[in-house]
Amino acid sequence: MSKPRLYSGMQPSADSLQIGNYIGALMQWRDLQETYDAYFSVVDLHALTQPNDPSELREKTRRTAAQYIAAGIEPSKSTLYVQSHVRAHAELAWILSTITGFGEASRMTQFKDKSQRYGADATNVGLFTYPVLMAADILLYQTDIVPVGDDQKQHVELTRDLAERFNARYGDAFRVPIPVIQQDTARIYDLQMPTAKMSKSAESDAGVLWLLDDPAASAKKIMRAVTDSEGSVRYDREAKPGVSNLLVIYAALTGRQIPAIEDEYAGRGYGDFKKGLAEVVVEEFGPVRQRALELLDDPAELDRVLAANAARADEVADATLADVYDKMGLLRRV
Ligand code: AQP
Repeated sequence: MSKPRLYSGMQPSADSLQIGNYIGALMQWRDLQETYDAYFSVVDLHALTQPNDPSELREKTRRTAAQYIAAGIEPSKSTLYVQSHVRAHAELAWILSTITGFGEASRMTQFKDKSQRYGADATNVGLFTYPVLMAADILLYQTDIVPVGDDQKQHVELTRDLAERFNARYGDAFRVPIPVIQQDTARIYDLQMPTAKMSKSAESDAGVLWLLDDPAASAKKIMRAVTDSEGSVRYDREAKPGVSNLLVIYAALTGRQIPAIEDEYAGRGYGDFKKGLAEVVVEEFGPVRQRALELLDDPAELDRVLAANAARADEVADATLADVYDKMGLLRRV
């Protein structure tokens, strides 16, 4: 029996991924690729909804792909490709936009938040149709599951609605995917503002642990992470968000349970705990960073791997798109 399909992706919105992307997504993807026929995309078309310098976007795209591979996504096992290399994404997005209600798209909370934050003049139509492109990404591959953070749940719900609507109106063309929502314990917060999600586009760099940071810089950021005045290493997300965040990072990277780590550091103060965590982080990311930098040293080979994977993705995506065009009555080119 063939494996069930999985789709997920990240935006190439920075030179490096951050530790939240690693713990919240890449570590899970690495495990899931064993049991799923997985499609992992670098969603560069989505990244165009923000202002970008063209040569920087190219570099960020390669860097994101290199970090996927360095973190353990195997291009021979999973289909790891760049979204814009597979033309069917943009084409299916157009098709789906014609069955998406204006009101329905207007209700997406991410669009409401971002457009409010940027103001009307800096809000482009691409930001509005972002969830429709995301639906196209997922539906092209007849995806069974989509692992996402809870902030993306509404977009996967829209994807399901669009798949069901299309299937009912024109005949079955899409599998209806299921979102698999990331556990709260896999959510990483900013080291300086431990109630805000760690993010690639954070305003300040001090609270973000970058995968490609030099190890000494990561250790320094951990030693300076915000804690509290209590002095005991104890998990309490409400009262002690800083320490709790560090405990979650520690547990995720070592595979240990939080109570065991609390016991180890009982009565030892935050200095020792932070030093211990810095060692864990450096040990985990040292080899990932080194591998990513090696891959980036040979961009031609990386581009070749991405092209071969895009060709694999094309096969599945083109078949879905051809079926959709037929069902909608578009005249086939002979
Ligand atoms: N802090 C986080 N904790 C756990 N998981 C996280 N992810 C992101 N931040 C954390 C997960 O990483 C993937 C990245 O998806 P994305 O690049 O499309 O955008 P995002 O979720 O908005 O991530 P960032 O880093 O905050 O990027 P920017 O700043 O560009 O918006 C997703 O699976 C996400 O859940």
